[in-house]
Amino acid sequence: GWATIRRAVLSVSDKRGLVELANALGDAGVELIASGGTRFAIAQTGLPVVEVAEYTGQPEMLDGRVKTLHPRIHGGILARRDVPEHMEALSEAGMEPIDLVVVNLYPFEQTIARPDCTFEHAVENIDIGGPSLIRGAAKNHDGVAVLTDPDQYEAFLAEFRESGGVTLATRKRLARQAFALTGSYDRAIAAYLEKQEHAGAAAASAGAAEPPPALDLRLPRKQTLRYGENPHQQAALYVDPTAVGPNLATARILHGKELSYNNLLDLDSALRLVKLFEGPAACILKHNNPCGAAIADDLATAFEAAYEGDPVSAFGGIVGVNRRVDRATAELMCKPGRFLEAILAPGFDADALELLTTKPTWKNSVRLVDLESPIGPATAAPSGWDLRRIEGGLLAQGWDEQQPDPTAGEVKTKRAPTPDELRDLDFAWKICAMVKSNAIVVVKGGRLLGVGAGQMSRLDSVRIAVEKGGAGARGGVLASDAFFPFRDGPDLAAAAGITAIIQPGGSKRDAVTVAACDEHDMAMIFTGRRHFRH
Ligand code: 93A
Repeated sequence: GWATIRRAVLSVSDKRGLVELANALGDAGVELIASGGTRFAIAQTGLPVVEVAEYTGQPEMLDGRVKTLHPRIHGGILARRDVPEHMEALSEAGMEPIDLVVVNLYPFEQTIARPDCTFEHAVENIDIGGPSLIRGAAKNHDGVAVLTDPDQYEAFLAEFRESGGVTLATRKRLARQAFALTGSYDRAIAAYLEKQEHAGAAAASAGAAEPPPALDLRLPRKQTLRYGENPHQQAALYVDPTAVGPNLATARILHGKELSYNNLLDLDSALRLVKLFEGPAACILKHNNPCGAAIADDLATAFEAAYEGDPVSAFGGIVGVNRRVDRATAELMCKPGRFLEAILAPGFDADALELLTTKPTWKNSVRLVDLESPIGPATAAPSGWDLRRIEGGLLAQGWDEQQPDPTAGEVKTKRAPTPDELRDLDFAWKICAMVKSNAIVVVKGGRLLGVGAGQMSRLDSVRIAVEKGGAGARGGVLASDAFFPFRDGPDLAAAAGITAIIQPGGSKRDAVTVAACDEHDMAMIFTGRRHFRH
């Protein structure tokens, strides 16, 4: 049943929601014990709170490596409430039970995602005390509750305010979530260390010059597929055991027919596209090219904008999103006249899932792929090498990774992009890298409006992209995956009302192209990095 909470240990890196939580606990008479920074944040509000060091009598040591690792803390967490000998041992040692643990960990993944992160810095950001607190409390969930994420506080407090504790069912759920978290935390560390070990892979991710080594490809076959790109081609899916981030080979299929070879290819591109964005993003793919993509303040708006960018192409498309699919988004996905082949997401809300799996006109056919893990710029990069077969051999290359900030490139024109243009240029550039070459994309207001893909002449791609964009392209921006060999591309863009362009630069006629933009009062940025996709 309910276990009353009398004493809580708090040690959090992410201090969101901390003050509200501590206030509610303190007001209810819970004794608060917190590590240095956490204690400081709570004490600023005037709430009584004891520092861990004071509680244990052991000051922090080894530059903070030992903060909460003390028997008085861990004894209080681990003692079984239902075993009298445990409770006696506690009191004989002068210790008290601790009923609630609130911890969130050093942000290891965010730390290693930073371009300036050194190996030493990464190692220092491996949290030891935090997981120990979390795992201890989760193991002893029979008597202890554990919170590991500010998003859990609200539901916890609702229960706590009613009863002064939380139910066993809640404690069990929190324990399960806690172990899932420490598990993925350690996996991220292992993946990082593995990358460091394999100099080749590490160098590739840093864009350095280590070439791929001799390869030994003994990959387990996960499953045979119904067929390949076409029905007369046999096919199978293999799993890369070194992969760490959420991926298609291990994702959970919640609903619908088995994924096909083409589904897997498109879904993989959709995943790689939406994980480039921090905020809510949605994209729709057809034949491995995005035909719709958008960013917005919420997922439903982003999806709607992505679909409406080119509703004719979007019909039967493969959708990727970087937020849990909620009911509002699911309703838009199911709008009359719309049909989607597959949807990939970091999760689906129950009411969204119900709607998507019961839409009668879809005849239960939509494939729903649950990555069961958040995705974003901090998600682990693809593992190993990007491989492709040619007759008699195989090609290997590093993954075509994006720069952290594409728009940090050089402004070449007299006019610099406005902040709105800059935001669209950043968006356009990220999308463009996922389009088959020659790739041109037109974007406005965080929405993809036109794509020119897979043309043998860049000018044809520009023509197609601005034509697709139509009148909506006026005031929009354009991205090109490689340099413009002549001024004709930018001239055509200007005629369509495009006001800013992003491209790698590097043509011997760059000066002519820039001068053309100046003539049209367009802004142009060079990124210095090409993104061919063949
Ligand atoms: O360096 S640690 O692994 N050693 C510890 O004993 C320890 N105890 C808690 N890091 C430790 N923590 C972590 O400190 C927590 O997981 C949390 O992320 C952070 C909170 O520190 P502060 O309260 O000083 O801001």
